[in-house]
Amino acid sequence: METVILVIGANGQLGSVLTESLKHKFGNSNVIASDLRPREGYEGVFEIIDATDMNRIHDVVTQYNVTQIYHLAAILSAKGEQTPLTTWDINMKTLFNVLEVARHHKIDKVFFPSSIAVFGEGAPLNNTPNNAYLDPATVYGISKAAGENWAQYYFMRYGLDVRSIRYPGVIGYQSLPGGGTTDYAVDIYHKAVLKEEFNCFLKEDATLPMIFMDDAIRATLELMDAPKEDITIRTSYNIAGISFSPAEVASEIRKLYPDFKISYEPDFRQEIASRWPKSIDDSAARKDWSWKPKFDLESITGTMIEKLKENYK
Ligand code: AKB
Repeated sequence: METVILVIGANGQLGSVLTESLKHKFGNSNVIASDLRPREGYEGVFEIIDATDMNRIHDVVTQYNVTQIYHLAAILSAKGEQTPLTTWDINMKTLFNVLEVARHHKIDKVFFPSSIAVFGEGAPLNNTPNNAYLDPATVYGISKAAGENWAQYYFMRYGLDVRSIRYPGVIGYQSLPGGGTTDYAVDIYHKAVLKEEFNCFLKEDATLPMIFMDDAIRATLELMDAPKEDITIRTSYNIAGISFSPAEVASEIRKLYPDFKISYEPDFRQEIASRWPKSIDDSAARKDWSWKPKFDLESITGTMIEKLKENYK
């Protein structure tokens, strides 16, 4: 049977780029992009889906004979703290809807993104292992930790092939993040290219795990391509790219823009960041599906600045 993919949350930071890679790999007509609102200028098949509505997901899956679902819609760590109960409801309801539709339609594979936000004070800060204790301190992190366990439950109970990655902060030039604690690491490059000062909401030494968009997309496709029997973790895989602090990225930017200025005004997001890992042990992903990042801080900075300069021309 032909692979037909439904992407839920296709307008988001990761979704918008992943959708393009999936179209490249599977063909435009085999990828159904969906989100709450249409995307202007989108080339391909697009459906409006509010993923809190299970019937709507069911209808689209039926209409297109969907065989795989990538469920990327969620409210992230910083935004989620403004309305904790609504965030829990949305993040969980949308996941349950996807899992239930997938089970009923015997969907081949489901992708569910998790996050470093599942970790809290009970996990080692450095080289955090895959099976570290999970005591997340944000509602987003709690919903992802619960979601991972539900993913594993659907695999064990119903044999549904759900696969998941715990993303670090994702840095890309193609799209903007929305409502996360790691968003600063994208915004800082926009300010640099615009030759504006950057006011950072984290402390200068707030080191966090990050990954370049190209690596994040490749990791997702590699995990989804891996033979089923190689997937030994059915909650979610740690993946690492690189780790850096705001001060370190600023000094890398200064190699290209010597006058670049950064100031620090830590807010509630610093509290969130202080409980997240500084670096991640991704040995399980390396072993099971040969994961290996390609981009370091220097190559991320060079690419971000080169591409954003073109965008702002
Ligand atoms: C966030 O900051 O909330 C996200 C994440 C690390 O999951 N970017």
